[in-house]
Amino acid sequence: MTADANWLDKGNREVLDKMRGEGIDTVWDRLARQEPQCGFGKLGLCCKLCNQGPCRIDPTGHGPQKGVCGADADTIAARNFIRHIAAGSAAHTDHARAVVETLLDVCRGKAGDYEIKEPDKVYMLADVYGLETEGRPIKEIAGELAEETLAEFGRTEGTTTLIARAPKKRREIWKKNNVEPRGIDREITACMSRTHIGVEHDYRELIRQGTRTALADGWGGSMLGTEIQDILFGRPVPVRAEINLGVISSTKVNVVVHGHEPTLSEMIVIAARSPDMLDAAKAAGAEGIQVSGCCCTANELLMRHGVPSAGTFLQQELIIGTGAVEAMVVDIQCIMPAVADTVRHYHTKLISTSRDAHFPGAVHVEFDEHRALEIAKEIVQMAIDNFERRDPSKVYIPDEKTELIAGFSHETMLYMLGGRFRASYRPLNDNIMNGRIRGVAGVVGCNNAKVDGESFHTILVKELIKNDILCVQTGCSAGTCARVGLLKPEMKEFAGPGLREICETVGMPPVLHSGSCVDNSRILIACTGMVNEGGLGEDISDLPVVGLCPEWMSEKAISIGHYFVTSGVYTIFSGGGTLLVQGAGKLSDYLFDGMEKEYGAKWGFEEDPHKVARMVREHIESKREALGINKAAERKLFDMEDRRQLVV
Ligand code: BF8
Repeated sequence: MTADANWLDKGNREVLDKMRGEGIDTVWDRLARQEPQCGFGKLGLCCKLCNQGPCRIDPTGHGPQKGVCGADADTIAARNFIRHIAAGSAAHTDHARAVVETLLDVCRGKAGDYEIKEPDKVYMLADVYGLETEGRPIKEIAGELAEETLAEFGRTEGTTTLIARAPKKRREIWKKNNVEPRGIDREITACMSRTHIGVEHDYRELIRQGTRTALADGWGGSMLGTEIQDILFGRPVPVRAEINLGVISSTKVNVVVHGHEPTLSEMIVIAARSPDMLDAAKAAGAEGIQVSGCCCTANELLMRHGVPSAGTFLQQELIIGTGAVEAMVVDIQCIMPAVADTVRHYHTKLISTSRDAHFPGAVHVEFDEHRALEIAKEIVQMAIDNFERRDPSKVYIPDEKTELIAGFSHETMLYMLGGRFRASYRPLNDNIMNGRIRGVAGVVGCNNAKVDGESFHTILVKELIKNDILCVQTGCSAGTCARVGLLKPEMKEFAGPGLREICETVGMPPVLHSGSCVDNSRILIACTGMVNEGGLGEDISDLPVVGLCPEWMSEKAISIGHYFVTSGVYTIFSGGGTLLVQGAGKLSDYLFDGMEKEYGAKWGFEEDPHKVARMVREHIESKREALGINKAAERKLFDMEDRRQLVV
């Protein structure tokens, strides 16, 4: 099967056709050349962990059932699966480490271009870490907090501190299953060492190690990344912005920031708005400087500054293909190496900036937070200097761009739903209990070139909101739905009557953009907030909530999926035809069924978005039934007595 970009809108399609006319390869062409892809790999049945292999297990049962070392299908697939978790967790947590180090430098006076923008959050985290705050200057507290959080990564004793934020019952479940994460790096290393040939062979023990590693991501690295970024760059609040290739300017210098870490891109925004840079752009014949984003760096800037997003993962080559990008500035994660080939056909400079990510053919300007604004200006100046090399005969910028509202952090959700004087999850819980909102779906995930036809994300989200299920989105899933307009308040017209009523009252869209992929930790905090508010059970697994990851692609998605499941959220993946475990019978049975007994939640996989929507509805209704809130919906606010009776 070759998808051939059928999900693209007209403008993106036109740019793709133009690129093909110019003899440029894209992700869809390369996918076509890879077909047919390895059937053993798709089922998780290929092992290349030692040089007696590569080995394959025959899924028909007629060929080999053991690798050369004797590993069976379940051992092989479980090892592969938790190595994905380790890589995904490492990606998120290394991102977080860099942000924590920046906070430490800020507090030590070594990164003067940044400041502490959210003292409240410093106090909140200081409380979780048991730090003294009375009478101390904020930078001193934040400095100690940075040291403490930095210690999380290599912690040699005890557990990751932030798991204390989870509901009590969930922490007991983790303790009982012996999966409380120790130091973040410790768990990632254990994942790698236990999957080496000849170490751990019990698929359930392998998954247990994967669980610790994923929890160290969700309740450790990712959560730290989110919270410390809020401290440094500000807590997102609802903001109007635009998305799609049409945000690229025909008259301004275009700088596209792509990747995940906002540390440099925050400075690029400041640099691009500074009078000296604007003067330089005008002197170069441009009308100004247009910064836009791609992937999760886009989400970070979108949420905090309303900076437009030029596109999501699958659009990165098309963004360059407009022929109007002076510089694509990349940091880490989800940047296809192909972009280094694409820029060769245009005047675009690909500027790599991370000491961890190099692209042969790119210009490398290594970022250093001690000289953050200076480096940002250097990069913007490179883009300005490149403006005169733009070739008008190669430029095609489609009109398409769509408005969206982003910036629904967990704190903003409280404010939106509860109002200034009643900032709590009470109204959300009440509206779930009275049935206006049936439940909540966290819809996250990537784009995958293998997915054909209309985007899985958009079909699914439309069907969910129609059924009064509030959708909270992150990552490329949010971007994909934003592109078709689902993140506009006007979309309430497509919501069911209950959800529409709330959207009208509160003035919010039925689909909430909560940020980048590290911000999935915001969904964990929101779920915990709903539990703590009362009336919807005692644990996350009691909530009428699901996790969905359509079009999954990256290893980070597997780590996210696994920390969702083991935090008590039934999580359904889709896209690309596989979760890369389905060839291993016992392992699949455990992930898709057996885990529920231990964690109150399990994995799901389904390729038909309409079926996924049905599975979501059934799950949410069964949770409502168990909570005793599925009686005919009464239109009233529940008082304390009602709530006490409803607690299971
Ligand atoms: O971290 S959604 S394609 S950009 S992995 Fe990558 Fe997937 Fe996009 Fe953000 Ni998340």
